[in-house]
Amino acid sequence: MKDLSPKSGDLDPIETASHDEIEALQLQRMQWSLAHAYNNVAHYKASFDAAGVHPNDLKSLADLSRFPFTVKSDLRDNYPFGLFAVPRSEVNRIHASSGTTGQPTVVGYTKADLAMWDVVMERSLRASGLRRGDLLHNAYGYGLFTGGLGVHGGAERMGLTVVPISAGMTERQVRLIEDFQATGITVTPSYMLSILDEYRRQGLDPKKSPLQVGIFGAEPWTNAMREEVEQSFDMHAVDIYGLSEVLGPGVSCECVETKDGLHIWEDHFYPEIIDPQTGAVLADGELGELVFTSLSKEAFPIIRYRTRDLTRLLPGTARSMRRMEKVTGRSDDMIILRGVNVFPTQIEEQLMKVSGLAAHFQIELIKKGPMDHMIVHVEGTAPAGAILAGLIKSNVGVSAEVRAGDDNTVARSQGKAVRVIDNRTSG
Ligand code: DLL
Repeated sequence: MKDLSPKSGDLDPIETASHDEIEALQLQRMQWSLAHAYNNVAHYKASFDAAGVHPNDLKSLADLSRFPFTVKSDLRDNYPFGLFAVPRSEVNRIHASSGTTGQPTVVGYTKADLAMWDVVMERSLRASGLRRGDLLHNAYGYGLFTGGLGVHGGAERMGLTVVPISAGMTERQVRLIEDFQATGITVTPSYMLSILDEYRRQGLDPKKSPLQVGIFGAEPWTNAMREEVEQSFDMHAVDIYGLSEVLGPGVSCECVETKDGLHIWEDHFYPEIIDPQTGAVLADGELGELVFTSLSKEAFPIIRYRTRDLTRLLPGTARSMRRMEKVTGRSDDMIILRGVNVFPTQIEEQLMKVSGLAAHFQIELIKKGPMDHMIVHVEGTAPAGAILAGLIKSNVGVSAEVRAGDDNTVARSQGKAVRVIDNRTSG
């Protein structure tokens, strides 16, 4: 793999600023953001008033814990534009969730917000090792989903040659990576596996692909998966995180020289980790639910948003800003099987240890009599499937039935993989 470490002088000054400098900026911006939300969004005025707090009460960063949380249903209840803090005519772009499980959630950006997005996205692309002049194959979906356009803006700002291919048509993905000699790819990790399959199907050696780095996110993935992709393509794989409610891609990103968790661009997004049960703020290093407060957004300020993503905060390494550990999973995706909590990433970790099984998997939950039963669908031989069942039992602590089928029997995603199918009511 090529050494893609940044040269000194490549970084924004804030990326190497001292803690004191970062915290001073955060406090000043947080005071602005709370006041902006309170003065311009009825929901925040009502929720702060109900909690008996006022933006003027924020004298230190720790005072943020006195302010109420924002949750997904607040976005739904204010559909479509009720949480905007500027007139709709000042909103330059809208993104929205697909809304397959209810009312879509809508977010907006002013021109200044889009410019800020480009800045943090450029920082993320640079952290991943890309440089001006590289060619980026952007296979995140373009549209209401923030992945495609979010990456696009930062990539153009940086001076990359962007190929806005979006997701899908896997055969064409491979052809254009090769024909255009893409050095970087942005895509979900699960769709990258489909691209890997397609390389092999076409009889091409993925190791000979022009790709030097992949920037993977929008869904949880493990370090074991990183190794699989890095070895298969002889490329670097780094993790990028974000969510529409807070921004989209570019809230945090790993650095290629360390690959030790994602640096949060804390000058724009203030992180907290809370106990998901009590809501109490936990110390750095403790595992809990990630909460974000935007510090500079105009159109859609968001205060103490509960992401439901589970992780911990760690000190800075390659950059001064704090890191978040790779996300274990969303609390929504946690399976409770006979009292044991299981995340799909734990299954992925075991799967990657078994040679003879492809990296694709899907978990199905059914009822067997009164008991919950977990089936892990994979592709490969029955003996390899039995090895996986043993590993799950000993390392995750649950009994799972592993069904090893032929190639292409596990559903493929072109974006976020659906890891869990819950058939417990119908089974
Ligand atoms: O998925 C934004 C994004 C696009 C991030 C492209 C990275 C790359 P949403 O569709 O709003 O936004 O989904 C956000 O996806 O709360 C996490 O549960 C999950 N997620 C995003 N990135 C990661 C990651 C985009 N790197 C939700 N690791 C978040 C684990 C991730 N989960």
